[in-house]
Amino acid sequence: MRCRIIGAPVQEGNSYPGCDMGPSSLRAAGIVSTLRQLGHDVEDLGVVVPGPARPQAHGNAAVKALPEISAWTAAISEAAFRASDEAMPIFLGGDHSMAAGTLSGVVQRAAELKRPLFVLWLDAHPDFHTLDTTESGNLHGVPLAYATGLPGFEGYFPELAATVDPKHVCTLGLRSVDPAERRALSEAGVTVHDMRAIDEHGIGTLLRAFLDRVAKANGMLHVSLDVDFLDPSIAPAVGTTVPGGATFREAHLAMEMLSDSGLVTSLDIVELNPFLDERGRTAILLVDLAASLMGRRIMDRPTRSF
Ligand code: 4U7
Ligand code: MN
Ligand code: MN
Ligand code: MN
Repeated sequence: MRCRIIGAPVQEGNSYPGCDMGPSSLRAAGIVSTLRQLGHDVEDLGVVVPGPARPQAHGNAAVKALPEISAWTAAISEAAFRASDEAMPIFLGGDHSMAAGTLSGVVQRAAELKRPLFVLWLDAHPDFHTLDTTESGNLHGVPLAYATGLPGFEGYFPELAATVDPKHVCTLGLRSVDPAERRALSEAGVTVHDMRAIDEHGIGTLLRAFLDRVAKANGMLHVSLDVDFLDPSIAPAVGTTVPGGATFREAHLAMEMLSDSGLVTSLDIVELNPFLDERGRTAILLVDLAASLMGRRIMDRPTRSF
């Protein structure tokens, strides 16, 4: 497969400095050579550089770094649209606010190809706040709401060329959902699988049902992997740790099934904060997960499991 690696060293969307080192840490952990060893044609496009931030205030006084995130979103969106031309872009974060840009770029690509875009959101949080509902004001909590066209971003974030249909979004791994997000998710019709659903049904069953839908619709599939999807005991390098996350094998199984499906057309690896890592273990785990998603197998399988 042809892949393009793009760094998006955004950190203004969260409150812990260090996410700007995420792309470097993933490169040091071998993301490029690992994907090449798997036989992929990998082009490393370096990092996105945002344009100037224009001063902007919002009625919700909690909102932080709006001019910066707005500038990042415009630059990342343009890079994502270009990189998704006949290749699979892999975006290295950066905090999750970067997904405002990656989603808006890849959904524009999908619209041009006249294919529906589906989104698998692997995260402890749904990131479904609007500029009006966020209480922390940290804009890594809003990208999914923006990309699905929820109101309130007009005039603050770049105008969307196309929106993601919230009914094509599946969140997996949730365990920290704010009241405003809970209401918005159910009104919008997002498929929500919290950690309890994973415990009860198993991650494989939940994911297979979603992948079946994507395949039937001939959809494109964007995967957004937030480090805090994983349990903090195996992935400590993240500001927003929440106990009770996905295990090592749950995460790998999800990646292996995604790989078998052949449906994934773009990927975000976000929220890695190398300043909080322990001897690079989180970065290494993320590279191994990316490898599973891109075809690494424990054993060859006689039949496709999907
Ligand atoms: B992440 C939060 F209040 N919802 O709005 C908020 F719990 O990209 C967390 O998923 C947002 O890590 C987490 O600040 C954003 C909080
Ligand atoms: Mn997130
Ligand atoms: Mn999160
Ligand atoms: Mn986080």
